Amino acid sequence: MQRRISLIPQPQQLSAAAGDLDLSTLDAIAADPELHPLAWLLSDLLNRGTGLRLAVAGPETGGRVLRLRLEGDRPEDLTTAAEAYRLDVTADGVVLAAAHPAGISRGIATLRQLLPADALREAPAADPVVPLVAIADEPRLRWRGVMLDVVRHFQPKDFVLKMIDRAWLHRLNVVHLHLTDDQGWRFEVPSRPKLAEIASWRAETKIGHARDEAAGYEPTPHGGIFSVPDLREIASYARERHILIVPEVNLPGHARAVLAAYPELGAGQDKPVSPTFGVFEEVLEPTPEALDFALEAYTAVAEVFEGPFVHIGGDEVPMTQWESSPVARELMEREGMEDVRGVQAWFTKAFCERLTAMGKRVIGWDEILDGGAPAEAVVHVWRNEAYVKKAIAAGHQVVASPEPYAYYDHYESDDPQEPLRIHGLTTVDKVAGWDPVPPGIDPDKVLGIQCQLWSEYLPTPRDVEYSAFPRLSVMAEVGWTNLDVREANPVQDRLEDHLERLHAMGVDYRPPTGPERWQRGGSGRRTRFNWTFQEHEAE
Ligand code: TNX
Repeated sequence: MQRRISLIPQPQQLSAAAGDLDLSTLDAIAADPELHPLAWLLSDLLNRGTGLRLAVAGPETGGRVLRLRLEGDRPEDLTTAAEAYRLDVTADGVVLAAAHPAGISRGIATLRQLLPADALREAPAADPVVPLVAIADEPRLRWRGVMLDVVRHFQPKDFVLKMIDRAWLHRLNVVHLHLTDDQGWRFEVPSRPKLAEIASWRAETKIGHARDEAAGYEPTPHGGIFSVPDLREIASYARERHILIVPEVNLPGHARAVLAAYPELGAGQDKPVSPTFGVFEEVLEPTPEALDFALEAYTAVAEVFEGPFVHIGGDEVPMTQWESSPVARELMEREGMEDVRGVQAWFTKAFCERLTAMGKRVIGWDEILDGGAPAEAVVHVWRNEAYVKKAIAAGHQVVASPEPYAYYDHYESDDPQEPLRIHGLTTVDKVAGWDPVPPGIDPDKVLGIQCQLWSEYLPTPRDVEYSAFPRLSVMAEVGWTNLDVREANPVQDRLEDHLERLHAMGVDYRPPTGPERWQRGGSGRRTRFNWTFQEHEAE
């Protein structure tokens, strides 16, 4: 019996014929030499979930094969054309063709979803059977990402790899790693050993919500740091799947962990790595030493992650310390700055110059607009969609992560049993209704969209999974699929089938009917806390 075809994201064009193809009747995976790494990856995945063993052979191999083929002129990286693919499954075999290996990688993700859900398990659990289809597909947006916050709660490396794999299955192409913040520093910089010794852990962690002061602190140390080999492994795991890692080193604010290790880079305070969450006053002083430190940190990530982007952070930088700092005042006088926000712009400009000299492009949170940022910097909009317009008007390209649609550390429903989250309400239906490039916005300027998994209140991988899925699945479709195709095929109709995939992969997703009993907040430390959050004003 033929299974229903139910893919997320919905491909742009899909036509199905009656019947199935049993991949075990094929002789090999025939692939251009350049595609052999992807071909072996596919072979391995098919083997794990179905037991099938298909060897990889050269492109000249004829007969009944699963063919991976490059065709046409090679598009530039990070274009929608680079991720376009055609996938034809007929009674005679499979042809997956694209102009760029990235397109082949996206087509493999679709092929995996055409298999029975149980084929996504780690040991043979399903027959390798796929329906006969013809798919022609290309993403709507160039950048479709997910951010993991490995700072507020450390996420072990194997979970980061799993999330890269899940991003891949959803045809996302960016995984942004938020690596530094007030609560910790999470990657090794060999020239700065105190980052590992001091900044990588905190002595205690806030119990409950940061605004619930009465709840106190849990005196169990929390921490973790990725070594250089860990980072290299993450980089090559992502590269194999044609997923871009965007590493973020968040400066000059959110700097409590750095300053705990190297207090001389700040205004001299001696506070520990922060045990709680929020926005803190501590910032880097605008000195040559602070710039040297930043340069070492940016060089360390830029060397490991060879992709074009480095994220400089730049969000929520309070001006209070600079307002009373003689060093900042002296800089302002020297540079003729009238507004103290110029100090942040001074950092942004210096980071941009140094990263550009390393051949990188800078992306930073929308606050980098406040004091002015070089036009080549990409603005990562988080506050609300008004900043998309503001950034574009200032000449920037944009990645859009507006809180109301893209912050999956927000509550998923108003059920009092939802587990502790920061605030907000972002339902699956809300995400499904998101048009990231509404009329009036120049689509060329919108690189893409991204969801955020801030982990203040997501202490374990299971909490991250509950928050991410299925909202991330729906967001993947918002970024990939054209609006008319989405309207003709509401994603909600495909979610149930998709949840079977997530289940087969062992993801602790949130069921559409609400949290399972073990996922609920209960009446203890994870109970829902209602903090009425002031939405950011449109500028
Ligand atoms: C704002 S988004 C932040 C983060 C928090 C997040 C919680 C951004 C650039 N800054 O530091 O984790 O809200 O939702």
